[in-house]
Amino acid sequence: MNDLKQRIEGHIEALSQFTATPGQGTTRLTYSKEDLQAREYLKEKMKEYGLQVSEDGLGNIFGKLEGTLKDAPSVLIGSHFDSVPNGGSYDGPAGVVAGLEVAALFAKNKIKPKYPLEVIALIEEEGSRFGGGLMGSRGIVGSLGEEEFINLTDKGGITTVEAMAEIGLDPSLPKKRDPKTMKAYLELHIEQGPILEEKGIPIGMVEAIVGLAQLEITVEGKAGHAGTTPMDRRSDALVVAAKMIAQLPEIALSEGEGSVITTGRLHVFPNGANVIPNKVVFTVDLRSGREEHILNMIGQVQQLVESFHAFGIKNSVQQQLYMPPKAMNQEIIALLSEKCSELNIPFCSINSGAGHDAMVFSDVTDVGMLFVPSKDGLSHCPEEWSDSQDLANAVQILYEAAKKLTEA
Ligand code: HGY
Ligand code: MN
Ligand code: MN
Ligand code: MN
Repeated sequence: MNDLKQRIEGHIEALSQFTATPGQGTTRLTYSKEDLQAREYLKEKMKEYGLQVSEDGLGNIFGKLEGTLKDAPSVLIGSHFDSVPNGGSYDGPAGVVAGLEVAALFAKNKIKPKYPLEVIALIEEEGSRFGGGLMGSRGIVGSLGEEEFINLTDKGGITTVEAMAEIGLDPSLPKKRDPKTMKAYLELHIEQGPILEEKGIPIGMVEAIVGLAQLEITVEGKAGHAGTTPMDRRSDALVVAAKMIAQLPEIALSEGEGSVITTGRLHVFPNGANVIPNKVVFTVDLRSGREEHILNMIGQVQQLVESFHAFGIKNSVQQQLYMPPKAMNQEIIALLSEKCSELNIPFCSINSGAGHDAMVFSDVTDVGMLFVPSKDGLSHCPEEWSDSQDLANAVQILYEAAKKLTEA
């Protein structure tokens, strides 16, 4: 097991070097130089572990161990390898590395499966560059259409297609994958919360993943001179946006049942200290374990925005992502639980407050998800850390489950 722990630590350490903000966490935006570095590393390891490497028209990476059955559907194991700005080293890569090391155990034990095993490294789960998120998995299942994909641009106006070309990817390759080619999808992820650590339990068996929506609000006012424009003649977009944002927490609190709402990104235009802002664009990320709360909160945010159609202020709401809550597959949960028990690794049921690619794949195949504890419950920050012993436990569980799933 030590050897496995060391390999896991080596992968996480290596991948953490591929960041645009060295010393200030992991910033690895999709189709960036850092993406390319991580991509080369992952493809290299897939080849080393005897996998056939391919990339699709979105830049998702696949490492396939062929099965003995012809044209049989694959058991996929993986996660995403992009990050939030100044994020941690484990959110995403922990799951990709787990897939790699399950494949390494297949190779080491000379297992020739009936059904293929595929390690998958997904792009743009966070949505940090092109907005929304879950882009790699949504492209594979077809809920992100070709039109929508090629028209996505980053904040600098660069399109997905242009950005892909910059790192030598081919957007004309197939994107949507026939669901009949997928037998199951397993994902290991860090919990990103405090529950497992507080309970002292090394494995979380994910039952369900929270539903979420991401909105982008644009508030338009009128630019003006900060010194010469009287207070009663201003259409100050930032003052209006600030009043809107200040009212958001109450929307989640009044929905209750763990509903949450967050404004994580805000851009002010023209962003000059002595200029009255004429435009503000900010995000609203809202989540709940129950779909009706999400729909209620979207409605209330829209009403709030409309209520500010005051003097000279124009506002709009764009929905960038919508995912209802998703339950994991009970048979997969039973299989993963059985393997935990056989390996004497304690586990408990847990729901995910974070969104994951597993929720997208749950529409087209059987999906299961494991969590490992996050130190101090921290994630989406440089302090994010998980114990490689916990990760190694999870690899063992996934390996035993993958052996079963690729045999029958
Ligand atoms: O935002 C999320 O829940 C995930 O980290 N993309
Ligand atoms: Mn993640
Ligand atoms: Mn994340
Ligand atoms: Mn996720």
